[in-house]
Amino acid sequence: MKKEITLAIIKPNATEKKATGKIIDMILEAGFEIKAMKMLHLTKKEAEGFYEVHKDKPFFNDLTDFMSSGPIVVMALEKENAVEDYRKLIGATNPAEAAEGTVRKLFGENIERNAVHGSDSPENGIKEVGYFFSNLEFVN
Ligand code: IDP
Ligand code: MG
Repeated sequence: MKKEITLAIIKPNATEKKATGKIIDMILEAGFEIKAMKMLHLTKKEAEGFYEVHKDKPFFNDLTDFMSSGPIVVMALEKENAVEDYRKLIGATNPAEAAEGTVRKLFGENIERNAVHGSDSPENGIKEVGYFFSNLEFVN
């Protein structure tokens, strides 16, 4: 199967509770290769740009406030079937509905503060990675 790229974000509620290392470990243990990684604190505008597809949703304003409220860690992850496998590793959007042992079950607080982001398709994986990383920031 062909290798895919997906974007992972460790969200502000997870960096705040010092779960960054544990989440990165789960990602590596699951067989993902980290091709690019950095920590940053988004402005409200940068968070709005990233979540543009959700701009008409009722939760858009709260979500972008949350995502710009503290440091995040963004990663470009590579693996066969990366998009689907990473979404399996993190669990359902709502931590209350996420399977046992998933990242969101372990570290999410509610449907908004759900610890991590994952791309929803290979096309969006490439697009979202491009929002955060330039070619120079990739390891080969
Ligand atoms: P996903 O992150 O599992 O792909 P999306 O539907 O793409 O879920 O939503 C993006 C993010 O918006 C979620 O990860 C979560 O932080 C937030 N979100 C989604 N649905 C709700 C909601 O109903 N209320 C508040 N926040 C939400
Ligand atoms: Mg999504």
